Amino acid sequence: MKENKQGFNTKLVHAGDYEDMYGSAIVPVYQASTFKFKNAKHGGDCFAGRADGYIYTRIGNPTIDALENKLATLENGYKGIAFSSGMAAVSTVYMALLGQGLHIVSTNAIYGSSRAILERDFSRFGVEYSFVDTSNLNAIENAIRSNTKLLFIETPTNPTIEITDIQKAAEIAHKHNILVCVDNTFCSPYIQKPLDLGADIVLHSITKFINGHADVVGGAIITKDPDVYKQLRQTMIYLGGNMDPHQAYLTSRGVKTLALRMDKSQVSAMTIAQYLEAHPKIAWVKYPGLKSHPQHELAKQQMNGFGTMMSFEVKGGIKAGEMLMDNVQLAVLAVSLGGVETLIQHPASMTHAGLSKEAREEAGITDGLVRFSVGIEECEDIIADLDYALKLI
Ligand code: LCS
Repeated sequence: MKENKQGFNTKLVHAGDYEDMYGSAIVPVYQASTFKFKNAKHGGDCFAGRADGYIYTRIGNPTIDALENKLATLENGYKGIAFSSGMAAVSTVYMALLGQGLHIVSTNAIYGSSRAILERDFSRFGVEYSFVDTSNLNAIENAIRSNTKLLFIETPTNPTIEITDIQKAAEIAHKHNILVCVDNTFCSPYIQKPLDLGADIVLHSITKFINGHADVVGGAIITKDPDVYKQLRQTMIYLGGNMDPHQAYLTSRGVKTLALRMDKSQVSAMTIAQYLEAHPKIAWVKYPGLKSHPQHELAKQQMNGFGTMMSFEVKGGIKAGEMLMDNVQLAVLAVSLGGVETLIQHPASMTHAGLSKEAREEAGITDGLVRFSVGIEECEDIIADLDYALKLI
């Protein structure tokens, strides 16, 4: 059966795999930094692109290739590039597509470091930026300038769970010849396929759902267009944010159960969001599956399910939130998200501490906001844990 006709779980298990010289049933770890040429001519031909063959792991490696091909298949893209971290992927996209006097429009509530590196570092090289609420399409249109080259969207946002209409945002950007990159970390390709909705590049911190087991830091981008791919690949090779073969091997193993993990966690997330929303000690809950979410209808259209991420505020603000975080026993108090284990954290003092208070407030990251990533434990155990901690407040 042709790979693109296969179901998602089949692709998760098999896409990108190839048989090695020993008939290994899974792609093994080629933990080699460099590869032998057959002779001097072959070496020259490999560098010139006239012959196939691996050269050096920063440029390409069989274990990393297998993962890149799997991710490209899962996102319905042309080709993928794997990175040492999600931030290596983000900075490679910025480095490849922006430059002195060029401008990026970006979601205001993106992951803290994706924003801070523009404000702190890329600004020193003359890159201009506008952070806007991209869930408001007029705000995107109004922010576009004649020198805008990239629209960078995160949806749902980390941690405010705001949703941007990818299709409509891409239509606006393309009218102005602007490339669109969507950070799909919060969804994974099981829940959302930005390239199908018109984006040009999709980006992941694979540290999260794609690997799913809190044992790898990694990133990826997948493009639709061969020329954009070539440009990004070359910048990755020069910048050196490549993934390591062992990271790729672990990720190829972790991703096989993505849909199974997501199915279990999403059902629990809905029940937990409803439990929290009805709880007298909770001020508000933001979860795309709740009717109270302002973009619930858009989430139904654009996403295949509502994901496993939510944010909420305990009545009594940050002090009450701290008591909750200190008293849960099952949920792990740690940053990151999208793993098999339930995680709880406080963005204002942790993941988004790199932003100024004004930038956080403008993006809706209140001091009392608690972020919750639902794992695959039994739902009733997660609720019992929250219930116990909330009773102590
Ligand atoms: N994009 C999003 C949406 C993220 O949430 C993160 C990391 C990144 C990119 C960067 O990926 P990394 O380099 O860490 O693989 N988010 C984190 C978080 O919310 N807690 O810890 C890291």
